[in-house]
Amino acid sequence: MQTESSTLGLAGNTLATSGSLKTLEQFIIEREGEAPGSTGQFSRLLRDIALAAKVVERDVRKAGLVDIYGETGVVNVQDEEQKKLDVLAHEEFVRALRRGGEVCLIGSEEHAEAIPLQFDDCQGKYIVLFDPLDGSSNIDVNVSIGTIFSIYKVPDDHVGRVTVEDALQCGRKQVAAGYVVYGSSTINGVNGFTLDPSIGEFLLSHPNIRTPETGRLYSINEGNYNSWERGLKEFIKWMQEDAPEDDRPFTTRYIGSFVADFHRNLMKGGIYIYPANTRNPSGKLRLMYEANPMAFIVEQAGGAASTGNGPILDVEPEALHQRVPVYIGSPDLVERAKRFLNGETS
Ligand code: AFP
Repeated sequence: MQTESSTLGLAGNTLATSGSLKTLEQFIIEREGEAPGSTGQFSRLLRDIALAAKVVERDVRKAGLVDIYGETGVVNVQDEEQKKLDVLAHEEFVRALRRGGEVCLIGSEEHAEAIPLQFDDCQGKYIVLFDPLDGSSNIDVNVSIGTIFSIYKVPDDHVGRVTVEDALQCGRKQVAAGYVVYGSSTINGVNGFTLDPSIGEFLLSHPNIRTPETGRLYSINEGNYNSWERGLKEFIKWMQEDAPEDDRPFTTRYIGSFVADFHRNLMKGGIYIYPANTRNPSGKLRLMYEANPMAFIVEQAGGAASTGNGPILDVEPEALHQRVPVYIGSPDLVERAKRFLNGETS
């Protein structure tokens, strides 16, 4: 496996039953076998993440039946109401990663500080940053939500004595990233796996995904229109113009779960934008466990991810929960958005 640079996409609930499909585990073992000197830690880490995803998927499915909808009454580090499922998902991922022993440091949207994991010999080589349940304001209304994760290596000279600062590595240093969509959608992430509930396995359903060079979908919360900068307003206007010769107007689609909006646009072509605005000068999305993993995935699928000024993957992180403006999707549209932000008009 190209373990040091692969991108993993896991899929939620869609049926994909075929005896000939490769399971996630088979896929990982095959790829890792191709990497010289691999110890199997990375494969085990992905297996742990897949296991946690299955448990969360089960919880999401039964949320209406047991008392796990609604708020906990606690406000998280982002100043957002924590949902019970946010907390459950956070705990499931922490439990799986702690048990596995391959990870020595975790950063989660639902926890103020990075969490060091203690092991007898503390030899875990990996750091995992994640948003356990992205789009949680959609939980109570059965709209797709998901998990986003990002994997880094502990710097060689810190194995066995990791510090919380080791979580703050540039996006380009990710060794893998992925997302899981829980809900009625299939996925690609470069390699997309779909959970077959009848056997409880993720099956390789979409190998080697490439995102379209351009697209006709744009996703942005237009309720914030008045707080946008001029260039962005002009770009949105351009996408709405009647110009059949280049397939405009575009279509707007906005779910409000980054993971689901990203997934749809990756497959169909388009752009997702969460810009800086006057209320949120750095945007809303978090660099380390929302923007970076998706930027890593989209670049490997032939797409682009920018802050509006430069590649997201080149942003030097300063804090675990820092926010960043996000323009992500088909390369042609991300490039065009940047031109509009720079004052051009087409
Ligand atoms: P929640 O997890 O609080 O629902 O936030 C989701 C999110 O971070 C991202 O998944 C959405 O794309 C974005 O916020 C939606 O934000 P707006 O409600 O401001 O459009």
